[in-house]
Amino acid sequence: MKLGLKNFGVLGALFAVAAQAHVVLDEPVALAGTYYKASLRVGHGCSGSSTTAVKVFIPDGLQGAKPMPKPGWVLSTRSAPLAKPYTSHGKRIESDVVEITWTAASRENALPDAYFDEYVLRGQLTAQAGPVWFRVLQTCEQGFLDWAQIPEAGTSTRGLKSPAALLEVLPSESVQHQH
Ligand SMILES: [Cu+2]
Repeated sequence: MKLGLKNFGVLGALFAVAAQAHVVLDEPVALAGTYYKASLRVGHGCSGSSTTAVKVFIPDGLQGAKPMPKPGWVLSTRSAPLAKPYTSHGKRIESDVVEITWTAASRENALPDAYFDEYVLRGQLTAQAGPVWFRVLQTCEQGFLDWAQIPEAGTSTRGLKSPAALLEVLPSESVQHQH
C-alpha cells in the first residue's frame, strides 16, 4: 500500500520536512495496522568514508520484518524471543526479527559518500498509533554512525546530531474520515 503525502494534508507536509541528509525513511507516514515498506535512505558516508554495512534495529511497532535482498550486499537477520507474543495467520508468534543487516559483499560494493542508496524492509505495523523510531547503525570503511537519538518529547529531531529514522503512524480512522 502506497500512501501519497497529499492524503495527509498539512500533517504530511510537516513530516516531509525531514532532513535530506542523515538516515531517513522515504515514506515517513503510515497507517496503523497496515503492511509498511520501510525504505531507509542513506544520504552520506561517515565523514567522507564509504558505507560498508547498514544495520537496522526493528522497532516494537513493526512485526514480521522481512528484508529486501540487495545485489552486492550480503543479508543477515537476527531474531529474538518476544516479550509480547502475537498471532499472525492463526499462528502464535513467539520470536521475531529484531535486526537486519546489509553488508557490502566486497570493497567495490561499498556505498561511496558521493552517492546515496536505499535499504528496504517490510513488516506489519501494530494497531498502535504514534511515533515509531528505527535505529540504524551505519558502518563505514573508517568509523561508524549510530543513528539512535530520540527526542525527549515530541517528534522534532531538530538539533539532534544523529537521530533515529522517524515513522509517524497514524490511527487508521484518520484517513477514512478525510474528505
Ligand atoms: Cu546527515
